[in-house]
Amino acid sequence: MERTLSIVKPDGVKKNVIGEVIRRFEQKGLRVAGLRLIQLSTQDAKNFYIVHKERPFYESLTSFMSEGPIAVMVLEGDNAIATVRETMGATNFKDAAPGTIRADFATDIERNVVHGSDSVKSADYEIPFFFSSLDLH
Ligand code: 3AN
Repeated sequence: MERTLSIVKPDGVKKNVIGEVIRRFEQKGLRVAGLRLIQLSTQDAKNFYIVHKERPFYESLTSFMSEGPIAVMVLEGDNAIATVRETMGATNFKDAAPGTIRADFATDIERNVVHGSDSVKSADYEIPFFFSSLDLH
């Protein structure tokens, strides 16, 4: 059993696909253990994406991630991290496999609808960033 953090990003919330994203994760056998709708400040987004601070897209990414509400969730199940990554598709929607969330809904490499922890180490940073143990069920 593994836990991972996923986010429906501001573009996904605007496209009204929160339910569709969750449905796809549930169909893969994952369970929602925690769920919140929140809006990050730019500083919150910078702290969340601190691993990318040297990347050229850091300012733009953190500005985008704080432009509107996001749906943040913890998903639980066997191989949850890999399952979420497969369901999301590649970072660049142009490379994303058919039927993945990004292939179906993303229109831009940055505004790519969904986030998922890329490793156990990332999940261990990202889950407590948003959820206390009392929020997880
Ligand atoms: P992923 O979300 O697939 O793990 P990362 O961790 O490499 O991808 O990048 C984090 C986020 O940064 C991506 N989801 C995307 O929003 C943005 N991003 C990644 N690469 C680029 C890029 N070349 N140009 C603009 N934004 C990018």
